[in-house]
Amino acid sequence: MEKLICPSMMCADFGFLKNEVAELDQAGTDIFHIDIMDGVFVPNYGMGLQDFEFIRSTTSKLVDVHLMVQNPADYVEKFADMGADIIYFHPETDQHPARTLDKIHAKGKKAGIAINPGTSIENIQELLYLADYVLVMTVNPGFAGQKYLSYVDHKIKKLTAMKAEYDFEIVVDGAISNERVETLSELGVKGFVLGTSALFGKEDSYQEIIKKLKGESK
Ligand code: S6P
Ligand code: MG
Repeated sequence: MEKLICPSMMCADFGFLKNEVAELDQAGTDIFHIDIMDGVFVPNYGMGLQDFEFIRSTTSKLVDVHLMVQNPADYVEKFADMGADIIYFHPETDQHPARTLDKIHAKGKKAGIAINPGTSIENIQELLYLADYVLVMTVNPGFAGQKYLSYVDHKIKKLTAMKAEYDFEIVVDGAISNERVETLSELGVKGFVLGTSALFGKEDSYQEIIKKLKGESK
């Protein structure tokens, strides 16, 4: 099954951001993943608007924004106008998540819901009719470099059985290693947000890593 490789840019080397984006772009990145945090929904700050703008301006690949903020609807227009292709938000942060999904679509963008490890499918099921992507968090949101939460595997399996009926694709985010890309891809997961576990700070080049992950070389 085709795999979408989505580097988590908050794990990049910011001293060389331009080179990082260029190398990742050439190496076969499908979607650049930009984490935005407000210090309220999650106890951390991720990337800033300037980072988003810079990355957007230096690549023609798709760019997504993962909003880990309260009241995400307030920021949909801003990120859509800045050129985000996919906007993810956490339904827990929004009084009217269905309306926010519509708002994203009205701006001509793809809409995604991000679901925390502790959030059940039953809590967001109707939203699946409206979402193009479901970003399944396999760590609690807010930080890179955490441990994979295996109990989420059960939810991923359930979601893969629902994706045809509801018409969405699954992307996983959090401690995704090379081995997990393989096993989750076999289950039917389409996209992989990659941070410190599989992509950044390794000896192999981005080119080598992404080629291997896509099964284009041994
Ligand atoms: C975490 C954020 C993620 C991380 C990514 C890091 O809240 O949404 O996108 O940056 O998961 O990957 P890793 O391999 O360091 O856990
Ligand atoms: Mg993320």
